Amino acid sequence: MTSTNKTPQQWVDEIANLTKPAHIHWCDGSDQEYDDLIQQMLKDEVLQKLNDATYPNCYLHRSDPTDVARVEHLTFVCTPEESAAGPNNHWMSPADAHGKMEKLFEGCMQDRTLYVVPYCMGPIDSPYSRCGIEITDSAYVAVNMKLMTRMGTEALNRIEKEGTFVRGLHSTGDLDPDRRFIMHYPEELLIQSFGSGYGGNALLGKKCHALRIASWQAQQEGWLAEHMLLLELESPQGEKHYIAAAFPSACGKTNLAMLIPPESQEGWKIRTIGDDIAWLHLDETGQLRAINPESGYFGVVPGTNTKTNRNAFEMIRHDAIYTNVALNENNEPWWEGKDDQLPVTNWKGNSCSEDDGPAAHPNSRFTVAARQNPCYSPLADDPAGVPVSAIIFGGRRRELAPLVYQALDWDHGVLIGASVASETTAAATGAVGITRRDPMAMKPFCGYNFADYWGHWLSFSDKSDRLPEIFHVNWFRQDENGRFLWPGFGENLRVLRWIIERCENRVEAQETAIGYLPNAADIDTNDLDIDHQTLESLLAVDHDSWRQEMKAMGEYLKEYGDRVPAKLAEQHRRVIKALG
Ligand code: GTP
Ligand code: SPV
Ligand code: MN
Repeated sequence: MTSTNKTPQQWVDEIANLTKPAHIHWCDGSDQEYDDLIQQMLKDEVLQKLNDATYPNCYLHRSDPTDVARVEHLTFVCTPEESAAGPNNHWMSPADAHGKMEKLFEGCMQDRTLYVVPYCMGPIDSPYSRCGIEITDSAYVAVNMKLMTRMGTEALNRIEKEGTFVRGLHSTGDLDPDRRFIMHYPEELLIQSFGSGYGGNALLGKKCHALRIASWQAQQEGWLAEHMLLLELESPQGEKHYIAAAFPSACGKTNLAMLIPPESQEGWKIRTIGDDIAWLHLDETGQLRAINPESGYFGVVPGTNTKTNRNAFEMIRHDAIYTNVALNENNEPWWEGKDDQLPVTNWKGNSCSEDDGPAAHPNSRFTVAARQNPCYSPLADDPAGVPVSAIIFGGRRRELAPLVYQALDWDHGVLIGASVASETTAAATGAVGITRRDPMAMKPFCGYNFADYWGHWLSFSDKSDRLPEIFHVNWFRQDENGRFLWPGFGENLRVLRWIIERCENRVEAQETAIGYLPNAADIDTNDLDIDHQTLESLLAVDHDSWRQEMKAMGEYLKEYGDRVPAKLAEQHRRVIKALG
């Protein structure tokens, strides 16, 4: 299973020989095929139809209760040298991983259908796009891949022309958490996933291919594969800017990408290019251009309502697959934060009166095609991508990090990205609310050693003198009672406006030890219920706390030893010195 230049047919034959499926189905990606798979899953009770009058063509899938999120501790990068994977990844030698997985896959598809799912990450005619084939025994995976990628015949045609593709082998196995592994072999362009049917573990085009494998390819080829949303911001004067933003899982990417400007921000418009992943390339003029490799969203459901995100709320009223939400008495999906009626059946299928805890799983998700988004930008299909003006990093931090600040330059911006820390969320199994380092929001997704990854980021300042400006935001500062200091959601537009003004050199800022901070008067608070003191504290830099933060960052960098790029260490020393 090691050669990377097999034809699709050869590879499918080899895998069929190993897994012994009862049937083989090559997906063509047609609507008819989607409908047929849905009908079959309804019959097999893998899906349940929701109220067709109020939620037409919407379905509920309940995943196994032990299989509801990404499993970082069971996710491995398998490079010949352990050091290539780095302290940021779990590592297994390719020989050990192959041995282990071959045993698991042996005969695992008896009595099942093997689906061959060819897909293209990115517009089908873009030079920046890359293709893959996922072999899976899950019809749920096949229909999700149809909604989230350019899946089917066109992708297969491109694969046959190019002669190369990323191979992803997936089986739900018996869903035993002790027999669950997500393996990545970057040098073989190969992914193997066994024992999970959920999200990032099973939809291999997404995190496994478009981030872990692609980040490794990007380093080799001089581009970037990032956990970033992409949005278009249009001013009342019709000026357009494109912004890429990296926040860790469940920290606000989908919501920012679909932002609805509040009434006070008349004339401003936001359109979505992407909500989770961006691939960025320098063009011949030195401009960084980005595409969204996906064509659909796998988004967090809880918290979605007409006030937080009306676009998303409307987007998921039809033709959506829901995973692990609750149901109300009208057979409609229900989740925490959806303020109508009450749930009667929870995400496990139990009666809410008999089973405590949240009715919808905190990591319950919707899958929809991006075109259903009311603020979808057709530029998401542009093979040339969009020119990026600003890159934003951010995290979920109740303390310390100000609402917004700007890096002094690109190299300083790389330090800011590398220093991102955030509270863990329900998107991965394990404790929630623990602050951990999540550099560039890529901790679970970088397919190689972070030290080399930071070096790769730093190399861009030698390649172009017109790189985007870099910023850091934090929507999640809290007061002593645990209330958010900043209203967030649509009001985040006010911060994006300052960011664009800075990119255009139209507004002054205060140079501090950690970067440029806004003068409070330059954040538009018109119509906002926020007092001056709160805004000041959102924009304050507390030197004592920041000295501690930089010390902790120094400890973190030590884990990467001599491999840490000199330029990054130098930026770190410079900030410490500036803090005094
Ligand atoms: P992944 O799909 O896991 O990568 O998540 P994401 O980064 O796209 O996060 P998403 O936009 O789905 O938001 C996750 C959670 O954060 C939801 O429960 C939102 O309601 C909440 N959230 C998003 N934006 C804001 C904000 O500006 N302020 C506050 N307080 N909460 C927010
Ligand atoms: C994330 O966890 O960042 C997600 C969901 O976008 S998953 O597809 O499960 O990775
Ligand atoms: Mn994500």
